[in-house]
Amino acid sequence: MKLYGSTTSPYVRRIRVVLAQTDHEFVDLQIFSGEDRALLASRNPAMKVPCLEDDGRVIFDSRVIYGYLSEKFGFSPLTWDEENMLTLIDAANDSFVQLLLLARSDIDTSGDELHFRLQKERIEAVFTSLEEQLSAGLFGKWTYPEICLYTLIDWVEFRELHDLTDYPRLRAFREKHEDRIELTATDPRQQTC
Ligand SMILES: N[C@@H](CCC(=O)N[C@@H](CS)C(=O)NCC(=O)O)C(=O)O
Repeated sequence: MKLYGSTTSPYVRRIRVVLAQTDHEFVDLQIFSGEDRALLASRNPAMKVPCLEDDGRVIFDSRVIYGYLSEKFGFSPLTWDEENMLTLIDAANDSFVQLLLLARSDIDTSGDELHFRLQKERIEAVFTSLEEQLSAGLFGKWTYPEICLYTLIDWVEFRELHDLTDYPRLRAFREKHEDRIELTATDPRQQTC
């Protein structure tokens, strides 16, 4: 099994955490240029990471990869509430990726233009909902939804994408889990390659 990704992507990190106890090769790509981009394009025409190569097929998208691994290894199926949690986490994560790519394209996203406003509103609405869910005792295990929440929040802090002062439970959730071995082993701050 071969996982194509980057050490900083929160979507890739989820799958690395899921595969922490499973023999696999991690291919660390610089996805935006050069030979690595060509390699990525040859594996995934959507040109996004992660993608997983296994048994002669390539699976795209972290959520689909998780479904594939779930079937392969017989994980418990996600509940519909957990699927909704993932949809919210992905929505905020995608909005952050959009804003980051715009910033890297030297576009000032600090204004109130429609596209920027939609991303910012989505992020606040999702964070508010996640904060409420934590307050209600959800995200209390260490399964796929918690892994995805952790990799989002930790990436937001690592990239300094958002001030989390108004979301104390999100910060506490990150602190509660930060010493897990599979998280320290995949910490984007510690990666040397
Ligand atoms: N829905 C996808 C999102 C993956 C994604 O957006 N990955 C980013 C890296 S964090 C990427 O590859 N971006 C490249 C691009 O947008 O061109 C998943 O869950 O795998």
